[in-house]
Amino acid sequence: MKWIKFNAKKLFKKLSNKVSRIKKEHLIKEYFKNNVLLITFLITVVLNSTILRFFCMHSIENYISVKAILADLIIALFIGSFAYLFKPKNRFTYLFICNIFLTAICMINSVYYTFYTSFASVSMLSLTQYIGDVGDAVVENVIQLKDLIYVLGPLIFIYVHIRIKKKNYYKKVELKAERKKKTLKTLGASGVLLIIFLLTMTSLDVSRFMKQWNKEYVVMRFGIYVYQINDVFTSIQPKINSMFGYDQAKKSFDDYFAEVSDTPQTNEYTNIFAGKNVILIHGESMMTNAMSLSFNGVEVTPNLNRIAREGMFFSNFYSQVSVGTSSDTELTYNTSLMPTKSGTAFVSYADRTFITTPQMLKEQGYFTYVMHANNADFWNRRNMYKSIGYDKFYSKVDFEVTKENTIGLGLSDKEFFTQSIPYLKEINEKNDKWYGVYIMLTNHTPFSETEKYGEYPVDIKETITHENGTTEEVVYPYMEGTKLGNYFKSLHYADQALGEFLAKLDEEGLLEDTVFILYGDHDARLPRRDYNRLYNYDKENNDILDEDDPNYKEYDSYQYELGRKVPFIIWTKDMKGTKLNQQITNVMGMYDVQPTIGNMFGFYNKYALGHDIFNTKENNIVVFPNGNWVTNKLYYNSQKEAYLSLTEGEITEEEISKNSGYTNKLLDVSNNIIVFNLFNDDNEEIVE
Ligand code: GP9
Ligand code: MN
Repeated sequence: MKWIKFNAKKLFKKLSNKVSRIKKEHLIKEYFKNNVLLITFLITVVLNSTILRFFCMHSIENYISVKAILADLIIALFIGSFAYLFKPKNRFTYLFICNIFLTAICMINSVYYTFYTSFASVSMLSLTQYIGDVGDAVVENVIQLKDLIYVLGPLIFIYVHIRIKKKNYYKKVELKAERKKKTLKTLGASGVLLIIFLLTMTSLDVSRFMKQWNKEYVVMRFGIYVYQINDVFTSIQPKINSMFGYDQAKKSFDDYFAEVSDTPQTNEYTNIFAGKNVILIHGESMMTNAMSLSFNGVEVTPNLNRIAREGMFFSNFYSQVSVGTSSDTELTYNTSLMPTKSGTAFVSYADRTFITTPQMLKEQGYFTYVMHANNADFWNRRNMYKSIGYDKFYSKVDFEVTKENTIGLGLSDKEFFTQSIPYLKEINEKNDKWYGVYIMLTNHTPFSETEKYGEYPVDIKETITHENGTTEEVVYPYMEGTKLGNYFKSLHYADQALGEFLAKLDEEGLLEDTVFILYGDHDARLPRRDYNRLYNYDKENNDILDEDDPNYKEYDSYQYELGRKVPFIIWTKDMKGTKLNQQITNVMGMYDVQPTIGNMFGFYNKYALGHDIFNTKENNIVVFPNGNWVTNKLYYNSQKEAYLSLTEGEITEEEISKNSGYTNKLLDVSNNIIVFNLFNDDNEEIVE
């Protein structure tokens, strides 16, 4: 005790001596002068990371997050300290290379965030080829001026380098021992900051850092550089995980399905469509909220609306995608599993065994095919479609694609459907029963080729009658020129393509014994401010109504998230007016489709994670890959740890924690099934 006291006293004396020496000898000023290169490096690196948060997070406490700045500084100091191992004249090269590398991290994440509203992952590196394929669309939609701002960092660095070079900064001679000492001191400084950082970490920080799925939180608290380093480890983790931990995964899988019946629960829809042909439409970026809109008396989606009116329309339906967007929806639709926690199932786990809708229909004697007039390797479909079990994949090479019939990413939807008819006629002649999937393409972001979509004004036209009896037409721009407005034009085109396709199928007699199913694959990622304009347009001022205006309807982040609903419709030519012609308003997710239509067509997958909506009814729950979930009663945002009540009923904490527990368990089991290949044929207990 005495010893500690003595040492503390000594230490304090030493420290206070040092502080007064620093004061007296202007050591700080001196340090800055002698280490101007390192300091510029630190400032530019921290600045770039802060700018990135500024563009992605839109809230002052996020981009001026002290913790993130501290974390960025620790990384920059750590990397920067090794510069002192080099002779002064070589330090610039080392720090400049590091600066470029760290700048690239910020830039890539900035571009990536605009595209996916998420931060980049090295596990997605194998996907860059698909992003590249989108070509102009991505460049036009994604690379914006703001993404180039990060270049300022290296430019400032070069500028400082030139200036100090002129002042003979690099001419100084430093002995090896002195360089080593400087390195160790700088490393020590980063170590001290690291200790301070670790001491201020909360248990929530630790847990989110380990799980990494809440990327925004990790970037907000740890900065982009720590996030990216952590991401490298979490990305290789699935590979390592699939080597270790199988027993634990298998056990939790067995527990999860122990109570699930080996035979399906029947209801009034059991086998109603058994043996019927199927046309399934993958409606690119189709959103439910657009279905209720009209401009100048013309509906945005008259054909969708017609089949929704005449068929079975699931109006409270969500896709459950993660970064794999289209491919995630295809996974969930076909397998009733959720997207993987890291990477995408289509790319990283295409070799796994799945229990899929096409496979189960094939067992019933169906010919199963898929048509998509894009590159077969996009989203690794060429390989993944083998695992899904399609008999044939008609891709870009099977269609005549010219400059004239191309819109956006590829062959226009109208042309795609037209060219697909002869194939279907042949399939119909050769096969007793068939199941065909049509993946649409035109209604894909950035919705910029408006001149090719055809006339569909999204303005407001009004005829005014003057006192003298003369009339005048007034036009208010409304949604013209906005991204959302362009989306409506593009969607109107896609809807027309669908209408023409239905008419052609009917003409060829191909609708007689056919069930037409359609889903929207995911939302169109449109800006919230455009919705604000849509719902709060002040035509007199061609602006958004003032928030104090009594007619102002707030479109907050909850409404935006819940507004991501996509349509799901089952329609047959003769459904109108029958008991099947109804709107189902219970909340439902893409993972509920396989069990729901499975019951109608007479197939069953015990290991589906979703449920037949006609069994769960109002008690259904839709979980999202990020841990959020929604029921008829409430929507829970796990990242904000906040909820929105959707009914009058009382919400209990018990209910929230029960549903959150269910969500986490389901996501774990789903991930384990894919990562550990738990449906593998070798595993006899699982697959009969
Ligand atoms: C590409 C298309 C688009 O072939 O399916 O995929 P998305 O960008 O929507 O994931
Ligand atoms: Mn898509």
